Amino acid sequence: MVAVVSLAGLVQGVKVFVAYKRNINAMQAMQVCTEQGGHLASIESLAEHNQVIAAIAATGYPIEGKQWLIGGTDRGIEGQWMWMGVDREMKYKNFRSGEPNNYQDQDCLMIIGVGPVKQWDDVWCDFVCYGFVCAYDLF
Ligand SMILES: [Ca+2]
Ligand SMILES: [Ca+2]
Repeated sequence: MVAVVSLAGLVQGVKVFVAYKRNINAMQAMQVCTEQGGHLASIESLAEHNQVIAAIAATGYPIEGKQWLIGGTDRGIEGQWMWMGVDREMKYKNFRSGEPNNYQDQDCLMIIGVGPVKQWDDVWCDFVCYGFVCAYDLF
């Protein structure tokens, strides 16, 4: 497991993003993040999105064509996206064109790189992804 830390200074506090290369699904990733005192990453601004991309890049593992889990879900009400862990409605969004498509009931969220575009796509909650990103709220 590789961990790389990047800092995002925000109005509401400091959030640390840590990316992990590990083949697990969203629920397992959420459990790992929680056990470590964090949660599967919530992304609430473009600045945070870029911090998460940087945390993934810094692991040395690729983002191109790879599924990196973050903590969004629309499991409760289809199409109504929340950040699990912080239990907040998703306001900032950065989905790829054509996503989220809820293909065969996709209710969890990943970042994936397609060429120069690194954006979000909904994915099955039990799908084994390539890695995941935890967030730790420092204060
Ligand atoms: Ca869905
Ligand atoms: Ca999708």
